[in-house]
Amino acid sequence: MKEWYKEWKKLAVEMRKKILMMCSEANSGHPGGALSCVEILIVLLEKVMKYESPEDPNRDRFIFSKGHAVPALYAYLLEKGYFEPEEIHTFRKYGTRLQGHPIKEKCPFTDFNPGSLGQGVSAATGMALGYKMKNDPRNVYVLIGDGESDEGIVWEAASAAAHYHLDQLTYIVDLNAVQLDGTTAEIMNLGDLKKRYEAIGFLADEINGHDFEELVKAFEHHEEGKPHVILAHTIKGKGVSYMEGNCEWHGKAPNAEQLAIALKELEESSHE
Ligand SMILES: Cc1ncc(C[n+]2csc(CCOP(=O)(O)OP(=O)(O)O)c2C)c(N)n1
Ligand SMILES: [Mg+2]
Repeated sequence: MKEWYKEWKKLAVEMRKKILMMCSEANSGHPGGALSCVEILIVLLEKVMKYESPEDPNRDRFIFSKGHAVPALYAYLLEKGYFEPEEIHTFRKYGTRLQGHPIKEKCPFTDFNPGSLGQGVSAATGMALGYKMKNDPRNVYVLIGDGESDEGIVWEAASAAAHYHLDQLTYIVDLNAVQLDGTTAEIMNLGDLKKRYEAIGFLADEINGHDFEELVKAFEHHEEGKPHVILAHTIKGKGVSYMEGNCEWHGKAPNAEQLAIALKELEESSHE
C-alpha cells in the first residue's frame, strides 16, 4: 500500500467520526450519504484537483451537487484546518459557515449552492462549457448522487456535455444504491449507467468508490473530446454497522448512545 493511502485511511476514519459527531449534536443532517463519499472527496481534494488555496481564482472547480451530504466536506475542512475545531459545534446553526447545504460565499471549495438535486450537474456542465469557450484549461468536478440521477436535468446536462465535447468535465456518481426512503433499484431503477453514459458519448469508468487506488486510477483516465464519468460503487452509511445500506439513516442523526457505538466501531476499524 502506498504511504499516502495509509494517511488517507486515517483521515477517512477521522472524517467519518466528525460527520457523525456534527449530525448528532445538531440532531439533524444526512449521515448516510456523507459517509459514502468520504474516499471520493479525499482523492479529489488531496490529489486530483489543482489549487494553491480555495481562494485561488484559477483553481479547478468543485460542485457538491448532492449537497445534503456536505458534512463530509465540512469534516475534511475541519481535519485540514480550514475551519476552526470549535466550528464543528456550529453545524446547521443559523448564520454559521456550516449550513445544512454548503454556501459558496462561506464554504471553501464550494462553487455552487446546491440543495435542489440535479441543478449542480447542470451548473457544472455550463461552467465547463464557459471555460472551454474561453480556452481556460481548468477542470470542473461534480459529485452526484444515484437518487439524484433520477432527475431529468442530469440527463439534459449530460447530453450537452457530450455534444460540446467537454473533456475538462468529470461527473462522479456516488452509487451507494440507496436514496431517501428506499433503494435506487426499487424507487427508480437507473439501469446500466455505464452503458447509458457511453451511449451519450462519455468516457465511463466503473469502480469501487472506497478504494483509493481505483479512484486515483479512474481520475487519471482522460479521452480528448469526451466528458468523463466515474461511477463509484459505495456503501451508504459506510463504517457504521447499523447504518450501512439502510435508508433509515439517509436524513436522521444518531442519538448519544448510537453515536458512542458508531465511534467505537470506527475506532476499531482504524486498527485493522
Ligand atoms: C429536487 C429535489 N427533490 C428532492 C429533494 C429532497 N432530497 C434530498 S436528498 C434526497 C435523496 C437523494 O438520494 P441520493 O442522490 O441517492 O443521495 P445519497 O444517497 O448520496 O445521500 C432527496 C429526495 C431535493 N433536495 N431536491
Ligand atoms: Mg444514494
